[in-house]
Amino acid sequence: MLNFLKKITGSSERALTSEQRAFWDDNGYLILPKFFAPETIAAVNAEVRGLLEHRDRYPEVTVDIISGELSGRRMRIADVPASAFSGPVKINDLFLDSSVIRSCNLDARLTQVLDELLDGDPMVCNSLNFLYGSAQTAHYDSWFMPPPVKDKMAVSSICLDTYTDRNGPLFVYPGSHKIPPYLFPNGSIAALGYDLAPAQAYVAETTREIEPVYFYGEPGDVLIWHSQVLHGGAPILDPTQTRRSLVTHYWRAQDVPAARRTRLTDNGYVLKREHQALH
Ligand SMILES: O=C(O)CCC(=O)C(=O)O
Repeated sequence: MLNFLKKITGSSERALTSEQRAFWDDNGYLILPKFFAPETIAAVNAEVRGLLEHRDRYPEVTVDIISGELSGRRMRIADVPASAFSGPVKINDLFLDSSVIRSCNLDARLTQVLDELLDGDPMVCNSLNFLYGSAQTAHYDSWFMPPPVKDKMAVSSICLDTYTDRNGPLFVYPGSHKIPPYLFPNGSIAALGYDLAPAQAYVAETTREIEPVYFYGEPGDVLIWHSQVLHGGAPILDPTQTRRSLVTHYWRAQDVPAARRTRLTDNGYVLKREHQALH
């Protein structure tokens, strides 16, 4: 309601302070400490635990396996060997099946913040639940899921565990969103199956002077990054330590046709889509 009133009255009440906005503009990321209550985090962790205990109830959910002999595979959750869940995996798009996950993705305060950062209503286009660190090398998300309008994508990582040097914390390269993006051979910022090596060489060259910032978040903290911010997951030093997180990519609702989105809250939308195809 507040958001709706803000829109029609043009009220100057903002979700972000001018310092937060200036930090975002300069650095391309923002940390919101203690954003979610412990009960909300406990509910998300219980939801994921329940999913893992009853995988057959979620026949469409897919999992990307990040390490071990099945590394690189995307499988239906019920087909994944149980042992794979003791290592890095990405559980894709629980927002399609779980109201607990959706209510975090579209939390009213969070969507208000995203609305201000994106300059328009946010729309969930995917969600990823990690159980351990992602161990992903530095990358730009726009390589893999470019937004319909350049720069109009933001990504939230909700901490569901304490992030330490041991469990492969998330890192970001401050200000890297200001670097002109690498263009793949077809002139696009999207990798579209092209060899990533030249893009990675460009990244190494253009970020040589930037020190990455490691995010040592606590459960309930949120880190939001800009679609053009270089980031990744540090190597996992202790493979027994979980680093659970809920990562969500948002485009702007206004950038996709009305038929492709569903409005679920005052200013929060989800993209109408199916679960990922297997590969
Ligand atoms: O949390 C992490 O380790 C990074 C996740 C990430 O890079 C992504 O989802 O794009």
